[in-house]
Amino acid sequence: MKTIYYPLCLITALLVLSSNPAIAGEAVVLDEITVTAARDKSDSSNSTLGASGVDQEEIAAQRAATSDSARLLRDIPGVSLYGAGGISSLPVIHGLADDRLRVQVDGVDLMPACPNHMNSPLSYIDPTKVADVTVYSGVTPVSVGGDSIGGSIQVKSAPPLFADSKDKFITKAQVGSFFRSNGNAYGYNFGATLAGQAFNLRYTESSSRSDNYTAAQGFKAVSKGSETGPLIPGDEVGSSAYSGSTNRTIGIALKHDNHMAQLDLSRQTVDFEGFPNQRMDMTSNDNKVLNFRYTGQFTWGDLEGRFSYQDTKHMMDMGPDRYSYGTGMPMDAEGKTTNASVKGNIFLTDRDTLRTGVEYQYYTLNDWWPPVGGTMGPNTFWNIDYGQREKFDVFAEWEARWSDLWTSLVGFRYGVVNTNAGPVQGYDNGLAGLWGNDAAAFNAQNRNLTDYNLDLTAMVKYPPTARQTYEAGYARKTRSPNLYQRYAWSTNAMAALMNNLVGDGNGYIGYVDLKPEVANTVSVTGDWHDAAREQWGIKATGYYTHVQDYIDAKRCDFGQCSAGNVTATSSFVLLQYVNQTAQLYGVDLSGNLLLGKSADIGSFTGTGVLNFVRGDNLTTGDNLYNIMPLNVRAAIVHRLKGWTTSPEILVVAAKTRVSQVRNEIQTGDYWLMNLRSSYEWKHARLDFAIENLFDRFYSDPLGGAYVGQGPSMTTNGIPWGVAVPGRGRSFNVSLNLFY
Ligand SMILES: [Cu+2]
Repeated sequence: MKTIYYPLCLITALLVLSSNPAIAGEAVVLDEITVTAARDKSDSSNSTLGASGVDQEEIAAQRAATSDSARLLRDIPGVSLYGAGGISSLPVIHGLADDRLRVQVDGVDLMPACPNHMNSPLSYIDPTKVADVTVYSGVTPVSVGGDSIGGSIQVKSAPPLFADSKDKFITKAQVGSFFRSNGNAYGYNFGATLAGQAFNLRYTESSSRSDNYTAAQGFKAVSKGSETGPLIPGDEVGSSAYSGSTNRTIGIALKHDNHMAQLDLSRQTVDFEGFPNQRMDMTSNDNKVLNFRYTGQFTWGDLEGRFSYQDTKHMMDMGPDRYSYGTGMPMDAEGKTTNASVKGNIFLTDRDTLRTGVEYQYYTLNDWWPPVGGTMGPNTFWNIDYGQREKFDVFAEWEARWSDLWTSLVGFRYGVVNTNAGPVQGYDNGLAGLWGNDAAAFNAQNRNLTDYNLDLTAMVKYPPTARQTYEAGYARKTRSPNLYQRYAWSTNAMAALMNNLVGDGNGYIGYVDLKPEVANTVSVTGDWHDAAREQWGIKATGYYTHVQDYIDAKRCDFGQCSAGNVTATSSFVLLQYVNQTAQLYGVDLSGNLLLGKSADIGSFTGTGVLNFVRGDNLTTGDNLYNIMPLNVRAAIVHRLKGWTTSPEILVVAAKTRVSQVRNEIQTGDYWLMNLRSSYEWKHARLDFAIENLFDRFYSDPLGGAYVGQGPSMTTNGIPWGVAVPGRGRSFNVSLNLFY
């Protein structure tokens, strides 16, 4: 019944709306709520150099297609996505993913608390709340980087609005809903704002859910997922459903003259999220964030102070599509993160700006697996016992506008990162071969490690004429290992399989003495366009990154790992993290061309993006894992009055350069078409889309290995060699009303 109920609701709302001539007939004016505020000048982290954004139309259109905020980034040149759960894709910039990037949501460095990074930072903001996306994909200014070797991603909700005089009040409200046919996904969002000249009160809430999605054709045998459950059809992607994903935020902001204080309390709860490329599912996530921010504008510049606290309770187990062996396998994690920072934007002269700041982060993690009996009892298995990662950074950067033409930026960042973890135990240390020996070996090691990390950036921007701009830069960037890379300790196959950050189906074992990764990147960008940027534009970026101590993996050949594990070429394997040397390089191309424009037929614009990237392990000669093959996305956008319509084609080459050490799966080439259309009224927006119009079958090159059903607790109980397929055709509709 629910399947029918939701689309009916949407359609009824639409009919009511369109029968109201006062609303339906009005000229199209983008409502303030949907329009991003001008770049917030008080945010000292913003730099003119190296940034690209997602335009508002694109954010609005993507909201209809996804409940996964990372997918809002998909059109940015150089960006691709690791597949994960339905709301948890991991962004990749120029081949570097996950915590190799600095990802901030509303200015907070949110931390995952999970041996699979299921609760990634962008899973904590719903796309309906995203108002602004900024990506630093090339060389990143030190003010927005740190503890990362790739780019930076800043996702923000709308800034608070204030009335422009004492006796005025602003009230705003919005409500929206969506339905997507593939997976029967639906959800809602609403928000309300009350603001005066000195205060702003806001509440927002959103929720979404989806069944398993289906591929365009069968890709595996029809079989039972769990021991006693129903057969799962050959085209259904097991463990891809999610439910009860709800985000709530209450915020208050106070403003006096040039000072603003803002406090947001938010909570995300998820009842269930399946992971087709992991060996267990998320059965609960409860994330609470307190985010306080002060900004002030002074004659000498801007000042920003921030404090945030994040508490995450995360639970995993075998979902309904997997064998439970009668006991399941509960795994719990709790992370707590404190972030504090002070930053200044100091206008030294008309020419020179100095950005400087200090940042502090203290993250603790407990990851424990309650006993279930047999050899997995009688005690709790401690995967990470009181893991700690404490970080202190200081940075300064100087931006100078030498003339209308030349801008330069140089900066340094110095960071101290300390990690530690307490002694561990297995389910039963008395079973020495299974648990006791590994635990004893780990507990005998010094686990208290301190890294001293230095980042440097130098960039220059030169627009010789109004029709071209060139940017070039160099950066040295450093990232210390995360707690799982250093402290996951068990060589037991079942335990190692549960520690996997990349969705390749393999098991991972940490290495305590891992060193920080140090990347040296050069990047050059050329941007050619007509003077008004209305007719045409082409942008090209070339980059090369050399990574010293890149954290890759080697086959496990000790502890419980077998000799066969070292030589296997077509099965899942156990791996240990290791520092090696790597390089990544590539080119991004993007362009747009106004094809035609008239008052009667509207405007037609062609857009295109091409991404090429390679990643090599220079120590072993292997390819790096999950490197997106050559891909092109092209669209024609038609705009006429309130209508925007866009057919889009995506062409992706086969992935044949694969990581041999991981037995990474090759994927074939494919093309897809999507069709999108939207109509905007003053107080409403309707989106309609057909994704994968021709219902083409494909395997997402970065979707990982399919281990979403059956006996996923055993290394090769599930057939190796099946990639997680992409979504078959889906009809999507969403409606948003603004007041
Ligand atoms: Cu998890």
